[in-house]
Amino acid sequence: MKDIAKRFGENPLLSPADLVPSKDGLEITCLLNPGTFRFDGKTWLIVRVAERPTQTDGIISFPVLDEKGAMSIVQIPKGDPELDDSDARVINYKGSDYLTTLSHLRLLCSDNGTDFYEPEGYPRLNGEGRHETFGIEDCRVVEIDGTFYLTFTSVSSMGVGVGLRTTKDWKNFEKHGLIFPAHNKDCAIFEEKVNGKFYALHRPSSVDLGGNYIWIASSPDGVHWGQHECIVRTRPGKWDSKRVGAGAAPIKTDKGWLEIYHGANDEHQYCLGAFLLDLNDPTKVLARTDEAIMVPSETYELTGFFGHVVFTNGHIVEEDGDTITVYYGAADEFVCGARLSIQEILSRLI
Ligand code: MAN
Repeated sequence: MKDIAKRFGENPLLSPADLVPSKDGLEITCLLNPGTFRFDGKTWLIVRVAERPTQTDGIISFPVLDEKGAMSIVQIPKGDPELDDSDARVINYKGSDYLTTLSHLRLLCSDNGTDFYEPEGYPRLNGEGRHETFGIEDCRVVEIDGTFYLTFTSVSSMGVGVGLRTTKDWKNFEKHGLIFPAHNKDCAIFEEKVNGKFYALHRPSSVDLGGNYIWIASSPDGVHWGQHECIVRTRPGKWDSKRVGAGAAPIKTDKGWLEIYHGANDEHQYCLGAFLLDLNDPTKVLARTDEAIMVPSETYELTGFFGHVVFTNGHIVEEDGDTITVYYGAADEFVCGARLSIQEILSRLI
């Protein structure tokens, strides 16, 4: 497969050791999947910080929140016949699912798009309430008419859904609860309204009939969504055979809305591809890349908390109008950067 991403020489841009854990007794296990936006003349990342206690022999331990936000640590003996820990990310114990880390979101900013630091005076975003007791993850950010819309994965024992918070200044946030209930994730709101309506890509999952497909919905206000249509499915035998999910907001081009998405195969290899939606009716898919445009290949993409993963939910379209700087999670552990050309991606669509 030909990969057309030009990775930053500085990769990984951020590793777990670069930030301080949120609490004594926790370590940052993964720093991944940043949403991206421009604000105050700077490039910002809202990064997923996944934490757990330092692991000791024979025990799996991880934090959970209660509905009021208080943290406690769950401990499960390894080797217990009622434990299924075959996936590093999510385990099942005595019939219940848990995440092995608890994620919150943190703001970082940069003057050059490469060196990021945590600025003072901006809050961390934590899971709040009964739908976020296992944390919040993988935030997409879009600015519409001066308001930033944050769509992220809200996780609890009830399942995985999409939460929405809005802000104008990144210091005060309004909570809008779950906009897509479980099971749903990978929600990217379009950066402008189409024919007066908000549009969003989202990814409900159905295990018994259907699959992990990308859907589109519209909304009068960005909070209440309907008119759902399934637009992009997995493709048997290809790099996106098992699951597909939207990246960040689609990019407006003269050919249509260009969406970079992730696809995983049965071996849990996560690659990036693209598809194109009609400018006036985004429920119409005009074209899709046959092959992946980015494939995990560097050591930091192959080896980490969960290897063979490149996953993006944030990008910046640069001033030349062609270069996209993609920020992405590598091996579910590091934050990296790469550049792609819009024209080159368009030329790969069939
Ligand atoms: C999957 C992975 C994990 C994530 C959970 C919940 O298992 O993407 O990284 O924590 O879903 O969203």
